[in-house]
Amino acid sequence: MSEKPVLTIALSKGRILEQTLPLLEFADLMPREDVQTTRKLMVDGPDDWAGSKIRFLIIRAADVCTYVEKGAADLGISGRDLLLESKPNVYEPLDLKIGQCRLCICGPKDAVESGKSAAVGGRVRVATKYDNLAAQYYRKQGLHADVIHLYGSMELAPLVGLADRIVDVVETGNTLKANGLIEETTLFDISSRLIANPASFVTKKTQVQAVISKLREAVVDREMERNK
Ligand code: PRT
Ligand code: MG
Repeated sequence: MSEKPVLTIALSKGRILEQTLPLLEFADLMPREDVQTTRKLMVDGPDDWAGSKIRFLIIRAADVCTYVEKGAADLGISGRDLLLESKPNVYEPLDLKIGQCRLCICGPKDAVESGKSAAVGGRVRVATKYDNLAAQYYRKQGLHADVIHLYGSMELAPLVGLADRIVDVVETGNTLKANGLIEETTLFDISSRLIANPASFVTKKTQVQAVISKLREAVVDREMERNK
């Protein structure tokens, strides 16, 4: 008997994971270990799911696109912010409607409320991990963004004079508020997306389509529960 094909799904560890698990559970696609506590980076899923053996990769959110684009994973779950920033060559067949937030330009309350441009000599210092999106936005405004790349806690940068503005995702707004910042402009509404490797989409069509349609049902079910 021939071995079953393996379908590899890359999951973002961190904040999206908790919201991903109920969707996987609905689809009978559960990892066989507690992915929130295990130190393993590759975890088995069901042995026979629509004719495939499922395995999960548990990786940093920012790495999911890379694994899927290169074909090391067939499918993955990634925030739209990361997709917009790095524009990987992947398909994006489903909005999972989790990890919802918005990508914003933010700045010190007084400076934003004064309505004065942050630009000095046509340049704005912007702290972000979304270098491309920040540069693109200011280019469209006819300004040059001096991008200061940070890996986290962007909210600190304006407080210590490192930057005039930040570009970051905002969910509740509590972090901004705690640091005396407010939103100036919303660039994009963000949620997490199911992404697929283009070759897997063809070569593993049946299994990939089965995952998409099961997760689509899970998303609809969750929305119905939410609106009850
Ligand atoms: O944290 P790490 O460096 O490991 O990686 P990561 O930041 O890429 O991953 P993670 O798990 O923090 O975020 C993964 C994805 O979650 C992001 O790519 C977004 O698509 C989504 N998401 C949803 C968020 C938020 N909400 C969010 N609030 N990602 C980050 N935040 C941060 C934000 O950067 C800010 O510092 O939370 C803070 C603001 O939250 P509020 O609620 O105070 O507004
Ligand atoms: Mg984070």
